[in-house]
Amino acid sequence: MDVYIDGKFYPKADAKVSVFDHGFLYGDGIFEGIRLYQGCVFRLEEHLERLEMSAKAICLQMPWTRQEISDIVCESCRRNNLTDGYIRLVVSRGVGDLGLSPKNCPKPSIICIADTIKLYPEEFYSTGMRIITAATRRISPAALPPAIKSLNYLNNILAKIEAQQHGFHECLMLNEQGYVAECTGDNVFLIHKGKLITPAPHSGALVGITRQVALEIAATLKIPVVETNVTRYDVWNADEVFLTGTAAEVIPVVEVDARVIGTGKPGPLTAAIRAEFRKKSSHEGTMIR
Ligand code: PXG
Repeated sequence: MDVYIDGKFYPKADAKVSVFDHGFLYGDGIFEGIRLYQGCVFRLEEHLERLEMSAKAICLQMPWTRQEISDIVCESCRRNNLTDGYIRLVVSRGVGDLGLSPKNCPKPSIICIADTIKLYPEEFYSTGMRIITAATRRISPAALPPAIKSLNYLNNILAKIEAQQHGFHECLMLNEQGYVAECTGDNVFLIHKGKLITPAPHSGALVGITRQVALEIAATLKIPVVETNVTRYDVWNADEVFLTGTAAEVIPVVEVDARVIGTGKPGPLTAAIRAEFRKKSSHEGTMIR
């Protein structure tokens, strides 16, 4: 596997960055996780737009055009002979002196890893996942806007560790007010009395690309959508729960905090949305050749 770093491809073993890169020293940088399905990059424009918005939010001026970044992504896939895979696009503040100031980092770095993805076990999709609520709260938007897909993932990692310590793979994270924000790497959706309910963007979640796709699918399927404050009580009493993310796609949840969701089996609307997602992800996208 060859990895793209600042204009050149390197074999995996030689794909290295400086220990003085502020992405490494301070988590000062941003990224995107993108999927390649059947030779097409899914929702590439949306990912590149979000990358630009993250860059703007952290005052990082990217010297590359959107087209140049798009070409880097596609070339990385071609170079590694991928037809299906996972693309990790990273932009770091670049090499600088010790000290927080980004001012001594003259040149941001861009890295693109195009690899295969290890999917969740298939039974998660057929029988559903069990999750819990983490005690670790999602970081306040006043401290670090969760809409920024930054290289600071410790907040989410601490919650993930909590989930794993209790024998679970994923967990709900609440915002400062105690409303549901998201999971550690996925957005959250409920079905209640035929409506699709999800935390509003200002609840303190990353505005997921897959979340947006799920909302589009709901519109196509004529499922009414409500973006609002969501409590744990709402989640426990939902008819169906599912999570969305680039890695997870659309994954059913059948138990939350030891409360069985609905029938305890993945629900019909989740299945319908998941089927539409599969259709979309295999028919849409930016061709790499
Ligand atoms: N919330 C958080 C905190 C995320 O990190 C999502 C929601 C879902 O967003 P998208 O745009 O993917 O629908 C994410 C996405 C990884 C990895 O390498 C993480 C994500 C996506 C892909 C890979 O762990 N997080």
